[in-house]
Amino acid sequence: MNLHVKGEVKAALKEGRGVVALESTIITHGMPWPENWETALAVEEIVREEGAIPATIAVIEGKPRIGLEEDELKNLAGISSPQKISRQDLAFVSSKGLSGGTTVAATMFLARRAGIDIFATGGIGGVHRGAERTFDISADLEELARTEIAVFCAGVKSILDIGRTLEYLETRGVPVIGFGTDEFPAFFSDKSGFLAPLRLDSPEEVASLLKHKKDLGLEGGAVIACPVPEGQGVSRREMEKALELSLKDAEKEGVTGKGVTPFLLQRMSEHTRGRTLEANQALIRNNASIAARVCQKLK
Ligand code: PSU
Ligand code: MN
Repeated sequence: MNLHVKGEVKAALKEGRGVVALESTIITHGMPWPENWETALAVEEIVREEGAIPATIAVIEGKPRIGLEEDELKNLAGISSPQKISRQDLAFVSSKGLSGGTTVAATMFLARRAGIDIFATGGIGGVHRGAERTFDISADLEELARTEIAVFCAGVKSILDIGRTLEYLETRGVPVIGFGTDEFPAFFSDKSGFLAPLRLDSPEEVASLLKHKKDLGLEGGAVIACPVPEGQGVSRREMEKALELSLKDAEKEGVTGKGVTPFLLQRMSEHTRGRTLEANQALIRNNASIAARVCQKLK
């Protein structure tokens, strides 16, 4: 396969040192410049501080890349109209030589191809509100059902239908673990009103679950949902208010398809005067740190 693995990542995989895959739609579509670039760098640094090797995954000029150099990361963060690349787009952007950020689904797929077991992101996609009318269900969920990699996230955004997302994951047999919490987190907020189906409290316990999953021959991914650190999130009430306004904006402006998630994230940041953006930065750092710690326990 035409997969370009950065030297440092290749060496780490060969020597069995921990590697944490990182998503890039959060860079190209999830945050504005320069916060996207600053956060991408900070997240890589956090993974290193915990003793693992970061591998930010993206597609550059048609080539799937597992690990980027610092200047490549900066270029990606600064592209003016980057592609948002999910599973369905991978072959297209490759054939056209295009560049962009990979979603959770596409990052999982590429990371698995490279032999990586651990992946950190901000929030996964899920069943959208009104999916009974629109059929809008993120490809992230199907990827979790089929691709064996552990995904560390802060739960799913309340822009989604959290209850239905959890039901979907249950149907598809994906373990969903609240990390140190009974309540499933809601991305910007540590509270969703839904219980996490399972709970584990330490990196050792998560590593043990992943080892047992592998030994059992269970295919598919796992979701490790880590609440945004205390004091760095946005309250559920404030978030719901901003969301209501943002959903109205989306309807008025006729936003559909893959544009929905980036649009809502940007509008929510405007409606909360940047507080959701700050929360987003805090939670991705936290997820990367926990992922890297679990990575160290897997060896
Ligand atoms: N959630 C966020 N920020 C993001 C995304 C999700 O809080 O940037 C991105 C992720 O890359 C995720 C994708 O995989 O949106 C889901 O998009 P869709 O619903 O179109 O599948
Ligand atoms: Mn969608």
